[in-house]
Amino acid sequence: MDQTTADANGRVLIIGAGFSGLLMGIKLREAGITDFVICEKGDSVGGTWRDNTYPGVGCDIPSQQYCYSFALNPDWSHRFSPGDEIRRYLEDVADRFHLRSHLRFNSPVVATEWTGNDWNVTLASGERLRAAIVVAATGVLHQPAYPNIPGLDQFAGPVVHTARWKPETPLDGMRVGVIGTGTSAAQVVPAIAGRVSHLTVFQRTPNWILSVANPAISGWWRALNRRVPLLMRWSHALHFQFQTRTWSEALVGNSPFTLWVVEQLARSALRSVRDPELRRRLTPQYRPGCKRIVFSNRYYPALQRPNVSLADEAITGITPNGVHTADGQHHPLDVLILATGFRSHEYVRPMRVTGADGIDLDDLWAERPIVWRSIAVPRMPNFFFVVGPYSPIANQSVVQVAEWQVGAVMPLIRRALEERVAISPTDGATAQYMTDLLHAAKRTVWSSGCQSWFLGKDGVPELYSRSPFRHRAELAERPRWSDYDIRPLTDFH
Ligand code: N01
Repeated sequence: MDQTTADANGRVLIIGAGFSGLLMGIKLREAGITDFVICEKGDSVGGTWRDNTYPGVGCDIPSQQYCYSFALNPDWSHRFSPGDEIRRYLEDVADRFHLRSHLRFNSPVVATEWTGNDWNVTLASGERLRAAIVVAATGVLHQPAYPNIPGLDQFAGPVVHTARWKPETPLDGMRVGVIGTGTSAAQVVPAIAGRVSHLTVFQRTPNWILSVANPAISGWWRALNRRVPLLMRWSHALHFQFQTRTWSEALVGNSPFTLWVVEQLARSALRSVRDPELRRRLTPQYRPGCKRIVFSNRYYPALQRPNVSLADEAITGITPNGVHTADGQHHPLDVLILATGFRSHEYVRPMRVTGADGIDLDDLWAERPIVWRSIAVPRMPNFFFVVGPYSPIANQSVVQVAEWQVGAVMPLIRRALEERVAISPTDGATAQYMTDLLHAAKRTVWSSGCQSWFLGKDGVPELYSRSPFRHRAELAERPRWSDYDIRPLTDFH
């Protein structure tokens, strides 16, 4: 099918209705740009918080940091919000900021091609849309990674990935295996340990864990925040300053003392594991922060339950009724949960992006993603990212990062629309930016010797490798137009 639907077109087309895409829509409306459409592959807003519904799912960033700074929420139930509460927050935001009429659900974008004047966008249905500007707000953790283990397809019982949870998955009284020990596993394991007859946790690499409690927020405090919103604003600002000056700086190599404190706290949490042999098997052999730290005061207690066992020998194969490990053991199971993470380096892919002179984003990024300040790519005119590659998402609230980046994208969109021009960063400015970033990456804890989803295929972290304060400052600058290639358009949509 090749049809162009005029009424569905928008001058700006946003891909994704998670935190970043909704934010982009809000800021466009604020600027008086109402001719935009948000194409969402799913059937509702929420992004990762719509997709991740496994038992125990929640945020490990404090609630008051995990919402828009202009829409602070006095009603969070806990210090760290449950996943469904965040999804409902985003539904509410979509209503409050009048985004409903812009949303197109079940509309995955499969390709977008620069015509020389605008973008020709193809949806999975075959429908074509035209847009002057495309904003990719597709997120980083949206494509589940399935392990390549011999026999996985032979398993007779239910196999479910945490990011594609099926509510009907049987758990009560079942023998359940969880593969993986990252944040998702550390949330699902304590949530189901009391329901299953036996739980086997398959660990390939132990994680550093910080024991963090998640108390409920009292009714009177919520009422006070509702009456005095200034309290929330202070709390948001103070927390941001504290977290960025300590934790965020530590991970990029600017605060060795904080890292030392984190290591002492993680070792202290580990000491709560009573059995010395189990403790030894749970002790990571790399620096805390190299892989993403897990925040939980429930994971170690769950692992010490009599009906839970840790299997830390390599998985050699899966049979119809269990998992074989390298020590020759067969672990009998009824249900298998894959907490094996995401293909975090896909970004907009498998969508095909074809820029100026027919250049393919995949070719441009053959070695590694190349971006200008995480928001734009050379030779991709009027194509912008929110939370693109090399964003500071390992040491900063992604919501905060999205706000800074949308703030930087807005002047580019405004100029492109007002002056009818195509804007992309120059090769030179981008190359200089990337060189600085990759050089700084060597100092970060993420490069200190471990495997993680932060690392690109060349082993370099695809994260902003300097202080998040610097990222914020770079993005807050007025655009230096000499860093951009700006071309007049003849036939502007
Ligand atoms: O995924 P992960 P996740 N055989 O990649 C193991 C965010 N998040 O979904 O470490 C055996 O961290 C793998 O082993 P190894 C958060 O940013 C946020 O848990 O590679 N094991 C690892 O243990 C987080 O960092 C929230 O050796 C295999 C695990 O699977 C990110 O999502 C909540 C394997 C994957 O861990 C990803 O977390 C949840 C195999 N073949 C998640 N393949 C919030 O609260 C993989 N593994 C905001």
